[in-house]
Amino acid sequence: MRIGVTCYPTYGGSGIVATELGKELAERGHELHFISYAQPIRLDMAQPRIFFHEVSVSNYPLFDFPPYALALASKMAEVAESARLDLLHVHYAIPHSVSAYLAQAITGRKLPFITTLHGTDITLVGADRSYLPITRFSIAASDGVTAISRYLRDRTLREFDLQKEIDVIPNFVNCSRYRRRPLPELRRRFAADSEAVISHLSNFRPVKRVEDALRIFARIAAGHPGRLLMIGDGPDRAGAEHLARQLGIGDRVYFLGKQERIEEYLSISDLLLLPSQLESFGLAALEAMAHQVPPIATRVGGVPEVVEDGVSGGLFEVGDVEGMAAAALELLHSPARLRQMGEAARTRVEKNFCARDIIPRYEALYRKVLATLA
Ligand code: GMT
Repeated sequence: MRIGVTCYPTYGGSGIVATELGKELAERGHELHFISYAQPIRLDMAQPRIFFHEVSVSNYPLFDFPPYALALASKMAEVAESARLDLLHVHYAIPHSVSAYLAQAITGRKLPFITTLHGTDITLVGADRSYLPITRFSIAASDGVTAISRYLRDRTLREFDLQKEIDVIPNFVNCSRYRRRPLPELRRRFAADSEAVISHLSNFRPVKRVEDALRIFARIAAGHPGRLLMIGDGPDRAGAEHLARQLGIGDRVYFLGKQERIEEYLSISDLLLLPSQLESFGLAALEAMAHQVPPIATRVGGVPEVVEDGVSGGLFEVGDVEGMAAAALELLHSPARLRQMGEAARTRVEKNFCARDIIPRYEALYRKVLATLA
């Protein structure tokens, strides 16, 4: 199939999932055309059957707000014709599915579009009164809709009062690439052999509660030697760096910024802290689990669909810094239990979230949608 893909190309779960999906599909012989304002971070242009089409937005002085959604729609229609696309797959409803709807109308031919909902497009943006009608409309108009968790599907149907079939296709990892590897030299760059390596991985937005991650680590560090790797970047980073110094753990916390090879950092980690206010899925938890790193996370949104409490990680109420720190310490003081939990996490990923099992579900949906138009 020839598939047009649109996502937010910057760091963020939805863009990562869209890119990884595209790469997996290309490996399976499909032709993938990414259409966006920038090349997605993890896209490898050397990979066969992967193409990128940049959307440039005109900055005419009359436009106080550059009309990206329209430029995107035009580009989608243009690429649909030049590359003879079979369908469009957009990640994140706003504004991508609206642009896809317009592109469909512009081409005047059967150009189905599939919308994958990732979370904040529904829980924050879509539910905003100013976007609600158009979000609802574009979901209803999609030829296929997927959500990354049952939680997100149910919330979407409820909040938008929709009668629409939404397929739950969970996020995934490439299980051969995402696996723990011994990297002693990298580990020693951050920690002594006696120290634990704890990681936090996010885009440092308020919803991630990065300050909780630091407070949890401060409590852990009082009971067990360790280092914290803060991986990612975003609006709350400067405040977090300040708080780390205030908490007296500044010398034990590394702010690494955005990293492309997170496989390496997860391979040297013992635990992941994910104290988010909300996660419709929690891709960071899944990526950690693939590396045998149990997540200490919050029991929110779709996270319980990923992490089994007490088996492959620990789940706590939002803000329960004490509980999360105590659970982490208990595991660090019991290496056998920590190893067992890490292995259970990996097994859970292998059974439920490997690309080899998830990608065919997207292919089946594409075929189903195309068949209904035939
Ligand atoms: O969480 C973010 O800030 C980024 C956001 C996005 O749209 O990129 O992540 C959402 O999609 C990810 C990939 O499907 C999920 O793993 C995250 O849980 C979800 N974030 C929220 O629901 C807050």
